[in-house]
Amino acid sequence: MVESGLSLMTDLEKMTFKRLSLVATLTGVLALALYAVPAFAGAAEGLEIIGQPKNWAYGFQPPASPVKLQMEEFHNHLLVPIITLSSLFVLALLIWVVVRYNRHVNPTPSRTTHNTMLEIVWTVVPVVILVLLVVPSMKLLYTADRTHEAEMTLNIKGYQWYWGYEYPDHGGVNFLANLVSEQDLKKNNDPRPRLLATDNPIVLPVDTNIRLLITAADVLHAFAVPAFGVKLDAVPGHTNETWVRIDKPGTYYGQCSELCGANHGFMPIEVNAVSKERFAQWIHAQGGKMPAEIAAEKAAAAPSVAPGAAAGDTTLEKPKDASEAHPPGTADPTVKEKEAGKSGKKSGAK
Ligand SMILES: [Cu+2]
Repeated sequence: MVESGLSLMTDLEKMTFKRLSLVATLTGVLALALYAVPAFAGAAEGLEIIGQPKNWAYGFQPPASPVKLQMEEFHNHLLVPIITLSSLFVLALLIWVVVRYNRHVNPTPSRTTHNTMLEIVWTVVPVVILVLLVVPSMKLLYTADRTHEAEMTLNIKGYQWYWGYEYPDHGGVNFLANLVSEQDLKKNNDPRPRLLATDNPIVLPVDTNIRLLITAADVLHAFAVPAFGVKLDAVPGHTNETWVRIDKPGTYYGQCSELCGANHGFMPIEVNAVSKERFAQWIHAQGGKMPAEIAAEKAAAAPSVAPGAAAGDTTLEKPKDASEAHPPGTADPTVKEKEAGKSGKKSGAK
């Protein structure tokens, strides 16, 4: 009886798995067919691959943004010394106890159970250490939270199991990015790393404050690029915000970092950071326009338009993603309220 029950379970599981893989394959093929845009492979563009895990590497990937640099300094100059000193101190105490108070050296042990002074010290010292850590830690959290001087916005949306990107300040250039299979990399002699290369890498300009607005279409995902110090949940019906300023041209990789289903491990993130000139070229090649061009067009079309609107300011517009995630009628009113509050805050901060 037990055995037949077990075999039934595995059959059921197999069926579910087969169905899941079929759905995944169909979704992938459909997405590819619908949204194929010219590829912009980093390796082909002569970009150095910087943000990538390496064999036997120790520590973090090289920091490529001010936030990641601060994170690394916080870790290397504060956390590591505190952890090292605490561990060494405890180790020294242990060794002292073992050597000085073992059965042979100290045959009649003391029966002391309390020492008020000692108890106060071993409570207060850890509290002081934690309080000391809170200050730089909160500072770092607020730095990573958002930029008040965003020069452009990238909308990011997680799907099962690929990413969608949109450039709202550049004429709405948008595309989906799927994993490039290992076979295809080999077939095309593509030097990019397996499980990380995508068919449509994100292209971003260096030395630019980029606002990242992250959401999801179906389940929880997380957008994470280690070299940028970015890891933020992608939540359906909710937009999370962070930012990045990339210091150096190159290719940077990341992955979805929230268990999101069968192909969670196969929705990588590939970013090509290029000079501002090359970014403008790329935007034009995608059929988009630079904000200055859009502003000029708007000014020419309607000279009497309000100055705020002519500047191509899209920060007050609700990201398209949010309305897609909750079509009219299905929207969760609490989410709407929250988003309204968020955009209200943003306009207040301006
Ligand atoms: Cu995911």
